[in-house]
Amino acid sequence: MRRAVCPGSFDPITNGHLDVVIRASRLFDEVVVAVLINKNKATLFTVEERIDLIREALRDHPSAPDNVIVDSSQGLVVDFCRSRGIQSIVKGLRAVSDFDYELQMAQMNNSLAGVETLFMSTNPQYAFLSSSLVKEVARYGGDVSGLVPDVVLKQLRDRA
Ligand code: COD
Repeated sequence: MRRAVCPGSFDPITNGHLDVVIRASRLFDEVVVAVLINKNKATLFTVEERIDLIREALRDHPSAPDNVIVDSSQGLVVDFCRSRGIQSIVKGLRAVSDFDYELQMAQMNNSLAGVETLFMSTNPQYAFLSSSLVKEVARYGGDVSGLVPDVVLKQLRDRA
């Protein structure tokens, strides 16, 4: 069985993340979206909320893939991979500015555990998108519809 993990903070999931997960779900038998917990990072949404938002966004998506599961983990992404017997990480690459750090992480993860990282070019429609920008725009009342799943849009509006 070919399995991959899409790791991230997903605070919250954007349409850029979702696009990568959906495309990965067509290439692998099973994709695990792993919400990585970083205790030193303040987040807008709790881990449970982020997981629920991802699950709902997947359910509402026209493709609604049935081979994507959502989970959370603390610590190293390679330890999560080891514990699940997963050999591949799928990451989205937005721009050259992402590349240096992503390459470093990919090489470190390969050196630590032999896990391969596959980069998927971002849908140009979402290349400028990040969770932090979305939160900032929403905080000041900007319109982020079309940039995040509807369930996320609703939550951001409720918290504004
Ligand atoms: N379009 C496509 N893909 C996107 C977009 C977009 N608009 N935005 C983000 N992405 C992709 C990127 O591949 C990104 O890596 C991933 O989605 C997750 O994005 P975020 O913003 O939710 O998550 P980050 O950057 O906070 O996540 C970083 C990780 C949690 C993946 C990383 O820090 C990690 O692996 N941490 C675990 C600890 C660890 O193993 N550290 C050592 C690594 S060598």
